[in-house]
Amino acid sequence: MVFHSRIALAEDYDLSQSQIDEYQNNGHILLRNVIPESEIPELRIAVLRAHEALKAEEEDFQNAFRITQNQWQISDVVRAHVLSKRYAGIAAKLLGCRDVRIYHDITFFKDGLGKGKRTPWHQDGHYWPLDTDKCITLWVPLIDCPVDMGPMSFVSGSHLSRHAEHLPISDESDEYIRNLVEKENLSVHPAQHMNAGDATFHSCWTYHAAACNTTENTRIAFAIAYYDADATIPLQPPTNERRAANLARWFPGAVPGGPAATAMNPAILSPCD
Ligand SMILES: O=C(O)CCC(=O)C(=O)O
Repeated sequence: MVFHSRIALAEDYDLSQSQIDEYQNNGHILLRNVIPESEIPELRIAVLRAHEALKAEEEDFQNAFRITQNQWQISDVVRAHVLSKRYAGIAAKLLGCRDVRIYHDITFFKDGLGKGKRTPWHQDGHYWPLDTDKCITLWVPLIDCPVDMGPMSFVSGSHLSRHAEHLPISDESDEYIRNLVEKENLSVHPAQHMNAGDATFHSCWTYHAAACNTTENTRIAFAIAYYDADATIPLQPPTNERRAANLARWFPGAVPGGPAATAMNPAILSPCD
């Protein structure tokens, strides 16, 4: 396997204690210039190419976004980013763990001219098959993403709740969470303009959604999902079919109660783990 060494990707991101506190209190944070500017054009081209190469596996989620996954396994450029210590260092500090492993990477292409519909409110935890809450997603647009292109909104503090755990992303999860927000007067943090390379990080339990893309361009967003490197596979069988499918797909050969650490889940900060 070829590992690119790009100096900018090994450079630490300067994360303050107040940013770590903000993430831990709210369950989400927007950080500027996470992807070094010099690296964005090459990554954007690589992600678009890899998406085309994986086109047969593309899934369209309710016309909200189109995904392909684990580009890091087919593209050297994407791999250099997904395995970068810079991003993993942020994820580990926000989660408060010594290291993180890769769950998967994923594209979130939302088509322009209103074809890319709203992303319903949902909680990713419905899908994650792990015995830890220390799960986090870095989400980054690879072109500038104004508010009318559909960057994400979050419900601050919802990472402490499990109320929508039973619901996959759907109109039902959307309505359920909207009702919770209204009834419990929860704090919605509205979407903010993001420049290419700015990134949001959200917990797998944070309620999140995105608006329809009414601009002329496709929202080319890419995400990397990480979890605590010391996490284990639950002893109990998965409690829904999506967790079961994800367990089989992203942790091949892992055993209940054992480490969540297959060849598909490299630890990033201490790669010999
Ligand atoms: O890109 C979107 O609209 C949704 C992304 C999302 O749900 C996620 O990153 O967990």
